[in-house]
Amino acid sequence: GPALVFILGDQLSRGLASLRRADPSRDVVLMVEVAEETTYVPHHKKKIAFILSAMRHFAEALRHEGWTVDYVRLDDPDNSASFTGELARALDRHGCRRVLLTEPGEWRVLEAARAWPGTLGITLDLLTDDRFLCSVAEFGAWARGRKQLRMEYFYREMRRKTGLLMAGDEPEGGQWNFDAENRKPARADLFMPRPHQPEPDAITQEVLDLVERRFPTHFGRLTPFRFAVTVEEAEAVFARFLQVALPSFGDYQDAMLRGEPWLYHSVISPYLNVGLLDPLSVCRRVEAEYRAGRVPLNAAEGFIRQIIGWREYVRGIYWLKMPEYTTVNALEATRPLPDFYWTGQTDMTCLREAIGQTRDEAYAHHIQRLMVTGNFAMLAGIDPAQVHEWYLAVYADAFEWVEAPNTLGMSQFADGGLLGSKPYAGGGNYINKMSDYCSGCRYDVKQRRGRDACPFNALYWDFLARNADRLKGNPRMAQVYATWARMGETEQTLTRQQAAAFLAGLRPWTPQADPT
Ligand code: FAD
Ligand code: DLZ
Ligand code: SF4
Repeated sequence: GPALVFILGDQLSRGLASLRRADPSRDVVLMVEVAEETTYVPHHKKKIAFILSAMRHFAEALRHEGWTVDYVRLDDPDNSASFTGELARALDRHGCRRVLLTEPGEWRVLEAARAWPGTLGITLDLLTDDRFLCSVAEFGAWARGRKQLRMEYFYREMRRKTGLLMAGDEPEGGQWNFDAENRKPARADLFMPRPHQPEPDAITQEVLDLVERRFPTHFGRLTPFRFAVTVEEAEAVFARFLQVALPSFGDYQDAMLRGEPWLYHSVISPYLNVGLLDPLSVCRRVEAEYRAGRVPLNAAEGFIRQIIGWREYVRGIYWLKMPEYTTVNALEATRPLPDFYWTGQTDMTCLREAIGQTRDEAYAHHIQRLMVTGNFAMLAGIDPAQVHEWYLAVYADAFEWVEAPNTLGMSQFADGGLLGSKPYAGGGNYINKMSDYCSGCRYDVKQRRGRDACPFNALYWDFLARNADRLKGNPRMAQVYATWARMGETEQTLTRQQAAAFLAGLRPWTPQADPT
């Protein structure tokens, strides 16, 4: 009989391994919208709408190509609400006993899939997801026997493997990494490029109505909705980025400005992660821009490193360390997540801006996630499990394989230094240098103590003092601990009291409260 090709919501690629293995004249594609996936964390409304609309458009595209697609909608009255339940129903409908599945992106789903042969009596062909450059097995082999895992060395392997920005055996420009040129603050009066923003069509409109009806209490603003939901639209977003923003991508990668969510970022992570854009093709296009002399090397290299370096690297770490990875808590942080992560209501301008645009756009760029919301949570000693759940819920690009290592490893140091060699901790100074937030803030970034002192300052020193046993031995932390020691006991005590008073004033978020 026919095989069932089960395609998940982040597998929307025409060249998907399971599709390549199947025969459109015989086999049936199955796609399902299920409550289990829409609610395993309280996803942002825009994220749910993006994924469901992209799924519906993908199903249409496959039908156009001649596939038979069985598509189950969320509001189908017989919907059993889970991947397993919907697969079981579909097997009966089509009389199938063989399922083709490209390996899922999340451990949770892979575990469920591994049980199917036993519980459903099927043959399951689990195929490697070759949309990634580095397979899980290949990363495991690379990691084996290394005392320390570092992205930079992995990245060089990926450059050699793909030939991207190589001059023979050497890196283009004589260096692997040009980050030293990439840390410029942006100016508020620059004319900012805008990402291309497609208009919703009838399919998207129907999904928007569904999301508003089904998830009225979920976080986030649903409209205006301007995500790309097809390959063609995602290509248009990327093409605009190449033309208007890529040349300055490197220079302003770490900059933050009030009212400017996108700056010179590509805003393509949702499309890469659900499969509408292909990571390697994207990098080849960026390399071509450099070779054509239209963008500088620091921009092209910096962009390509994020994708063939960081993106592949964090995925490797995820599969290497799951299932333990999502429960790590190396700094033993236990404070509940403050309410303003969901309400956006705080006097701290940096956090209000980052969280406000997250609520509106389901997007924040890397430095906002790392040095504003992430940094604050780590300094304040927030329970990493709660931080992890927040990031997984609020960003349109959030899937656990990429979100968890970034959150728990890079931003919270909860893995004890597996992903990054030292905590990304910073006081108000860092934020002030890279943004215009502080000039519009009721707090004074220059003060450490007193009513108007920027909370990041005392929290920063309190974090270091609290974790001295764990971090002091790190050679990369020697200098800050020396500064702390020079402060003297009285100033140290007063600084820690300042931090304690601030922390005591944080209100935990209670799930009963309506997150608007
Ligand atoms: P650009 O700045 O234009 O970068 C280009 C591309 O590089 C991105 O689209 C993305 O695919 C890739 N990239 C850049 N940095 C990283 C990184 N650190 N890890 C993996 N890929 C990277 N990214 C996600 O895709 N999903 C997440 O759930 C996610 N959670 C994060 C949580 C925290 C706490 C932090 C610090 C970072 C997280 N990131 C995540 C990484 C990064 O912030 C986003 O990929 C990026 O902001 C997406 O915006 P962009 O497409 O405009 O990126
Ligand atoms: C994130 C998500 C959401 C919100 N809804 C669905 C859905 O209804 N159907 C589906 O197939 N996938 C959805 N997804 C994406 C899945 O959560 C994702 O494919 C798995 O977690 C594996 O990475
Ligand atoms: Fe954030 Fe402190 Fe600057 Fe205010 S002064 S924006 S709280 S870093």
